[in-house]
Amino acid sequence: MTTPHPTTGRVSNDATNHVPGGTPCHALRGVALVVGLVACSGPSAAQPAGDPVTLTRVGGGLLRPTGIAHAGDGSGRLFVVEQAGRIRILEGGALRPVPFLDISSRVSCCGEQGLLSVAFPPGFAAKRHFYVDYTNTTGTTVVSRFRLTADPGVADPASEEVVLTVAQPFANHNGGQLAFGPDGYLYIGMGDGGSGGDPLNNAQSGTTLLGKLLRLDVESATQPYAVPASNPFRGNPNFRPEIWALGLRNPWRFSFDRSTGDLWIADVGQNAWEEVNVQPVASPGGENYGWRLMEGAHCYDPNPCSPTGLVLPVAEYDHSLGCSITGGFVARGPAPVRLAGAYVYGDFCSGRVWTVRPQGSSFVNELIITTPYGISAFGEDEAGSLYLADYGGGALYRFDAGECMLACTAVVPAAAERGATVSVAATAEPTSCASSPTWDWDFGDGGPHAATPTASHAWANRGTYTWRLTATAGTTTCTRTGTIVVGAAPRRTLTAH
Ligand SMILES: [Ca+2]
Repeated sequence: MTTPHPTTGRVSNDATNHVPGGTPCHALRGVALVVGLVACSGPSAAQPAGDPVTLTRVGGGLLRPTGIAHAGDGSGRLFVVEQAGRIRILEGGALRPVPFLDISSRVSCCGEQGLLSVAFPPGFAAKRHFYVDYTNTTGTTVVSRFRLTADPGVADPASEEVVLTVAQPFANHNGGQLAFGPDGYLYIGMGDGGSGGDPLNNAQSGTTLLGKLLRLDVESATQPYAVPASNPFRGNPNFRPEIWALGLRNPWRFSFDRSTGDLWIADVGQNAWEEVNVQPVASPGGENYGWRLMEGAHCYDPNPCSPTGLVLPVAEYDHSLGCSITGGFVARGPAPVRLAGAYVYGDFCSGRVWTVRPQGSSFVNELIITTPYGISAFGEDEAGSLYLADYGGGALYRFDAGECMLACTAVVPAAAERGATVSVAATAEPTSCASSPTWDWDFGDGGPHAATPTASHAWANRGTYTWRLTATAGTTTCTRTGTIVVGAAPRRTLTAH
């Protein structure tokens, strides 16, 4: 399966390269030297309560989902944005057959264009209106307000009130995230306008809304919007007043921590680095997140560059681990405990999901689960449970407490000489495990074990020995066994002089 990425246009890896989170003894990716692939234990029944993470499918039948939102109206509904221009309602585990909104005739799709998000204002239940971000048939970004019909499950497509339009010079990097901050203002993620390398230098230019995070007051009496008095560049002739932060390439997804109000921005990288940025709730705005001077924490254009005045990411990963970041949420729901208080994010191409959480004055990044999904969006429900959308598979998955899984490899030569020192090596990839693996090498000769992934051993006597590697994470183990034939040391050749 190949799937064009809504945020990069890149094509995802073959899904068969990835491992479903629910498979306890899974295939190994990218391992060239594997000896003795014999055994892999399943997850133990005695898991630490609520500790590991699994994904539970909660809905399917969606076409290219790009966004997940709740309305905050007590209804428990999830609203799923479909890229071609529809919003569907997932309610009681079922997808309502009638779309909540269908504006597909006004939307350009797909690639990185389309209907990209929906946001419900505080007090939606009484206000009965909401906002969407889409690219119209000419590729221009449109932020619009729509109203409900008498049926709270159906919006009126004829009620559209355009709040903002931003022309797009290229088809890619449209941003597209809308979210209401704890201040009640609407934040809008705008990409740099597209192409590659930000050729127009939009992200660093104060006179364009491209490559920015915008902050608008859309709920006041002023139409189509008011610029909040506290916007950082208001009154500065070199900046558009709508700008809250700059230096963004394609902030496909950002979110506010529902507990602290901190703002987390995942910015899609160019060719090398995907990044996570965090803005404390007390920030007055005006941050410059660096693009195109920097890609992640690395100079891009110019190179070398000066990072003075730039806000660098709190986490980044290179393209050996993925190709396009999809920002998520800080987990504040009841489960899984392992995610609690951490910012959860993933990659569209590799299906990996990580957390990053503050620890002292730094941030700790951790791989949580490797999924087979093209992760196009995360979302949270009213209770704070987290979800992800699988773009190609058209399904939604909820993060639940699950079971720890562990895959491991062992590299041991098939033969060795008696008394010779032999090197052995092991790797393990834990999934949803709370702790890093511990190691046990049993060399099968009654001698001492080794407790490190790489070790050395010498078999003293000739014979065939069965070795065993055991990797353990929590109560889950992964075992590899094999044999080594130990022969006589080569005869020494005596040379007469
Ligand atoms: Ca940056």
